[in-house]
Amino acid sequence: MAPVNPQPLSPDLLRRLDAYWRAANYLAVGQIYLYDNPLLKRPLQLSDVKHMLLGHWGTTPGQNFIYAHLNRVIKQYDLDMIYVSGPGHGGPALVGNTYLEGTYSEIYPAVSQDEAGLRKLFRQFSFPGGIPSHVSPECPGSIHEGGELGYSLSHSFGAVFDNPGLIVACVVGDGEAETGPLATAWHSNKFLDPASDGAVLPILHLNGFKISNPTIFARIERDELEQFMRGCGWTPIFVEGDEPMAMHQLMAAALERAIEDIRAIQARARDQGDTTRPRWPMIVLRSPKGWTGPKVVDGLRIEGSFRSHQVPLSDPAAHPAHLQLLEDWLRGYRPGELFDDQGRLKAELADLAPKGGRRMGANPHANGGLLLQDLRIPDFRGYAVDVPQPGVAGIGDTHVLGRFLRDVARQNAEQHNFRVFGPDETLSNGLEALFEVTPRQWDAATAPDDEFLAPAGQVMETLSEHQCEGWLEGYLLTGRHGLFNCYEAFIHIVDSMFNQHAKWLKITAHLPWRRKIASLNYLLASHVWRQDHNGFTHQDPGFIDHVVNKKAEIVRVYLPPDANCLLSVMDHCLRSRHYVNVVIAGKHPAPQWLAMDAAARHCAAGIGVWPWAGTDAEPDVVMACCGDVPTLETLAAVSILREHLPDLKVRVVNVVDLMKLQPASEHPHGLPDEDFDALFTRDKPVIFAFHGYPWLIHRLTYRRTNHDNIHVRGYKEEGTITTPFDMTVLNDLDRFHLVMDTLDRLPQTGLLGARLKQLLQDKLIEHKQYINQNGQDLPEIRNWKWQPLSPLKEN
Ligand SMILES: Cc1ncc(C[n+]2csc(CCOP(=O)(O)OP(=O)(O)O)c2C)c(N)n1
Repeated sequence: MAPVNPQPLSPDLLRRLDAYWRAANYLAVGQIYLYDNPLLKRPLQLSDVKHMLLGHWGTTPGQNFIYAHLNRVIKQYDLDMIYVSGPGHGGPALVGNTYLEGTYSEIYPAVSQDEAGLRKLFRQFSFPGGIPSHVSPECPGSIHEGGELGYSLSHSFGAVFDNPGLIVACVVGDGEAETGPLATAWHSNKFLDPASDGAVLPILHLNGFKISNPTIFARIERDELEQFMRGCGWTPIFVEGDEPMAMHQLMAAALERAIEDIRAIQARARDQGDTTRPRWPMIVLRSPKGWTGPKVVDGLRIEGSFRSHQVPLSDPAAHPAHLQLLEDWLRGYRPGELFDDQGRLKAELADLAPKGGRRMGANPHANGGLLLQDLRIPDFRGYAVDVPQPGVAGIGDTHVLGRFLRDVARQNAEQHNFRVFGPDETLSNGLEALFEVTPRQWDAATAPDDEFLAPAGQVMETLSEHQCEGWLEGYLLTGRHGLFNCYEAFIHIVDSMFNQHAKWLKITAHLPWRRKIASLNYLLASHVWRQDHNGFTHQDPGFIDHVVNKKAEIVRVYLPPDANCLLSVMDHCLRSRHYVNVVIAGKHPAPQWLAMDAAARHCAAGIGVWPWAGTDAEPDVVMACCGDVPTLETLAAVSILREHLPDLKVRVVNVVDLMKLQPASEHPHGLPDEDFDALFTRDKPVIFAFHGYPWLIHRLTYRRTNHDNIHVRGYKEEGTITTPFDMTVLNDLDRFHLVMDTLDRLPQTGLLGARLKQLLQDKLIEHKQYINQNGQDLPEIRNWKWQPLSPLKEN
């Protein structure tokens, strides 16, 4: 390790750097408090102060300190660096710094670099019609709002995968560090390849407090904290104190140490092929919360205490003394030394910021759509399953998809812009073909018996859904493509992360300077109906219910009934932009229904009648299905009806794109009412077999003409380890129940119908007895095959 100068800052640079920090702090206080008088050209009056004082001061001066020092090393080492703010409630820091470096005014010219612009900058913050208080999408340079704490490190790692030139400086709040996702994210360093990935520099912002509590890391011994970080594979560098000038020298030296170490690690891996896992540097910045703010207010300590978390002087109108304190606080930064008469940052300070795209607010990695290149995608038709007639046996739909994904991975290996993420389930979800072309990236030790592990690869697996999600989001936000494959039940673990990403997409879709990014694609295999090994704990189709709460312009949900449909859907998802696509598919051998051309047409429409499965006439009943298992049970039910009630006219409607069910006014995919009525009729019974919880179908269709006649079967929380067919029986989704449901709604079936119902009730008893004795389904269930009506009908 080359030694670094412990006092790297010359007196002049030290003075200017400190002034830059004061300028950022001044801007932060101005944003939180000031309505007018931005340069304090006259004594502060109550009318200069906003009525509602909103925002978070406590974290902000520390983040301003970090930002100013990062600017210095970016310039010194010509770094390609972005900033991720874990405690993103420190929005004033990032807004202020991107203003100081000039990017803010370039994107928002009205917020100009003069007095009028300063007034706007201050007024807009946390103000109706203005900007949010966090590092929101509106803030240049942000890929991480940080409103919901915990994801900063995972996002940062996602950003540097396949970005060998990039360093992400990731500020981790010491409170944030108590969250589960962040606690696990320290281990991301075991998945980082120093040769082909970039680097993350975590900066633990140890300001000691959360909202009203101390933090764990601040209240364990220093040695214990150091051992913790070392135990997680990091080399901590401590910067501790509260005296600004000393702290500037310490921070400058720490950053030089960290950058030199990162460069040395990368050089060893890149030039010498050294693959030993490095102990990457990280910084622990122990500084007072609310640093440089009021020390004591009304007899209570503020600086260095949890009381500085939000707005230290919360009501100057009611406490005239607070107005004076506020003025003293603002003037303490000596704005006259920082800004000229016009309100521009003085040139000797502006000169400290990096230039052009090296400014962290202007770095294109933080506006990933700018860098996004289309994926090379092979023609999905080339992976088609041959379906000469409906009902041919399939090997398991995701296994077919795996071959397609394998070739997507292969064709984009050179572009380094496609990865598949999952919590240890790529194999068990049926995507084994991927390992023909890429290993799993794993930078910890390996043993001879391991499979598919290598220092670099396009598959990322760690048993933390939070990491998979966070990594993928970071990867997408910086302009690449990917897929998250997960057990359906456990994707709920990231419900909240999905929420945040969907919110991000919603806002950025309407910011013209933000370019669209690739969609977040979920492949949920190992779904509720086929948890043969695991049972009840693994059965939960509720993620879809959660997803459809989000803005219709952002979310899409697909339930392809067979492999060819799955191929078509996934091709579409990988090409799409700025959506969250949820695709639910099976991995077990299952019948195939549509030949490729028909599948592509069906998926393009998203919903449609399967004429080959029903009767070619005005129906007596509509049998609708959505999901692979419900489709199978529906077709089996139709064949029972066909055999026993040959005069009954049945229409089969299959739904791939769930959003088709919503009215067109609610979702861009929604069917117009006339089209919905044409499929589902205005007055005939509809027996709807659904993959998920039944009430979702009611929720989506409640405004449709025929809603009162829609009877939905789906998962109703009955589960255990049992046979695949019994799972459907437990939830009344099986073919026998579907037929009985139909008969109940068709009194005209009379005696024939009554007899059939009796027969089916007996069948259900026989089924129970058989499985309890034999541990498998009845032969007639296991061996059931769709018998085509007429081979000539198009499928
Ligand atoms: C997941 C989550 N839980 C709770 C909160 C509410 N919250 C906002 S700030 C905060 C304390 C954060 O402390 P820290 O990360 O240390 O940030 P700092 O002290 O720098 O403000 C909490 C609990 C949140 N934003 N996200």
